[in-house]
Amino acid sequence: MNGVVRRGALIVLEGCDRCGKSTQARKLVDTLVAGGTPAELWRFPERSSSIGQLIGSYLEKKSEVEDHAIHLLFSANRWESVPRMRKLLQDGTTVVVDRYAYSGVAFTAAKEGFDIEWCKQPDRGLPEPDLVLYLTIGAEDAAKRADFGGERYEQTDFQKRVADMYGLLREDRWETLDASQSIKDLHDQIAKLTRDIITRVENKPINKLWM
Ligand code: NYM
Ligand code: MG
Repeated sequence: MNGVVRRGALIVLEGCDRCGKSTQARKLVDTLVAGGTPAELWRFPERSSSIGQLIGSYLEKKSEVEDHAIHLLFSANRWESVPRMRKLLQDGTTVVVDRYAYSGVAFTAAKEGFDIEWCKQPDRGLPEPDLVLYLTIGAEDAAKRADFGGERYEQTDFQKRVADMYGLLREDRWETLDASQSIKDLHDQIAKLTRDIITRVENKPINKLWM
């Protein structure tokens, strides 16, 4: 014991609506914690803050917000969590996040009149994920899963455009995983990738996204 704290990893799950991200994120944290690795489950949007409540009301179609403005609110909702996220990571906790800046870009860029570079700008400098697990599922399959269609954006044609945008965002740290396989098989794959990354980054600094 030399008193050096190994930092935790920042693991992000991304994908279209109803691809199983939330289930996998929860299972991943449960497995990590059960194995003695400190881990916390996060999600964006984080709907409980004041900004998060504005976002929640927009997603539930209870209010209208101009497209650029809502994009900036989604980003602000991440930035307001950064101090807490950095502290957790530095103290050795692995943070598993259900959606991050990639959702921000993919969902806004899927709208008319937005380009990817504009969309990325507000999130530049966020803590950079160590691993992005991109879950893919056909839009028609996703639509068959429970609850689809309740919130804004949950329409098959829009989700297809979102998937195209995700395709343009792919980076070296991405792992693309087939979400139509069984929950357990997918979980096993995710848990292995995550354990490898945790050891690989424990002595590395936390970089800044897209900088
Ligand atoms: N979403 C999520 C965005 O449009 N921009 C963002 O920055 C984020 C994080 O919100 N359809 C969209 C994607 C989802 C919706 O997410 C709510 P969830 O995971 O269903 O709570
Ligand atoms: Mg949703």
